[in-house]
Amino acid sequence: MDYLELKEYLGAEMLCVDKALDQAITFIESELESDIGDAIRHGVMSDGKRLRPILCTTAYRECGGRAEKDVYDLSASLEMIHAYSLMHDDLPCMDDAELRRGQATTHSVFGEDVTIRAAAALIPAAARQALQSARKLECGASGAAVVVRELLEAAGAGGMVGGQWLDLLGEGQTLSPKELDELHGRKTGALLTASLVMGALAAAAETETVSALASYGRSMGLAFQITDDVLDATQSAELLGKNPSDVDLDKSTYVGLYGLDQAKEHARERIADALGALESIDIDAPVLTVLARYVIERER
Ligand code: GRG
Repeated sequence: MDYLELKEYLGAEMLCVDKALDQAITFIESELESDIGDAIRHGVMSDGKRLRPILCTTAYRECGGRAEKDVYDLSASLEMIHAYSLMHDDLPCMDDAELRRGQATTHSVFGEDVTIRAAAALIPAAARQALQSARKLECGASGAAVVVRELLEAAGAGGMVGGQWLDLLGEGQTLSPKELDELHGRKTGALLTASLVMGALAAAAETETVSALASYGRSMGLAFQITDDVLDATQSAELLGKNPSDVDLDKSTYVGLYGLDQAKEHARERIADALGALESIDIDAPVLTVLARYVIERER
């Protein structure tokens, strides 16, 4: 697969993921008063890359999964968790951001109170979404519990929430390379890794395959974050569609730690690790192979 084919693939996948997200939000809206539903729609359906759901559907397919609609429903659960985390991350008590995905942050439009409630409503909704969809896939009802556990552990204190906590504690401090890897491995890497693992588990992949994809995810997650820091340091808020920058927030970054060129080299090395993990198993994974390179060559 070349880059042009990857772009087409990503565009087509995004449409299917968005359809599943729209259905999931319509269901939540039927259970909640309308301003919360509107805030959820604003936070979730905005213009994101949908990388986590696409990693999930791709891993599922490249591990031999055959279902169509239900895997998009499963993948939507990852975007729901991701979107809640962005809505909370942007709040005044965290990063105090005005711009996200090229539009006003959810609390700037709907207020803090509505945003906190809207984002919180997404967490159990995502768990339900993951459980209901995974049961219909190759892993069956017993495997679905393992898939959902993967999502909740990655989102929890040992993963994303814990990473965000380290991030907030680290403001104004100079973190060591090991501390920065730990922070981002949890804050960003855990959910990216879970996306791949959930796809593989849902397809009832061999244990060895699931482990290799987890290893691919951890390396790719670090490369993704290093690239985020590179973009943060080199692109405008308008182009990235978000503010404030990590430098504005006095956070340690890979660019601050290594300098621009070495940070980029570090990202390339992590992608080589990710590809090594993929090559260690016997699956045909053309999309995951190209996706790994795309992660460090993206422009936003
Ligand atoms: C209770 C301490 C505590 C935390 C709550 C807020 C929170 C949980 C977690 C925040 C985690 C967070 C903001 C991670 C950000 C990771 C990241 C690199 C986001 C950008 O991802 P992209 O580039 O964004 O995939 P798009 O917009 O394309 O989806």
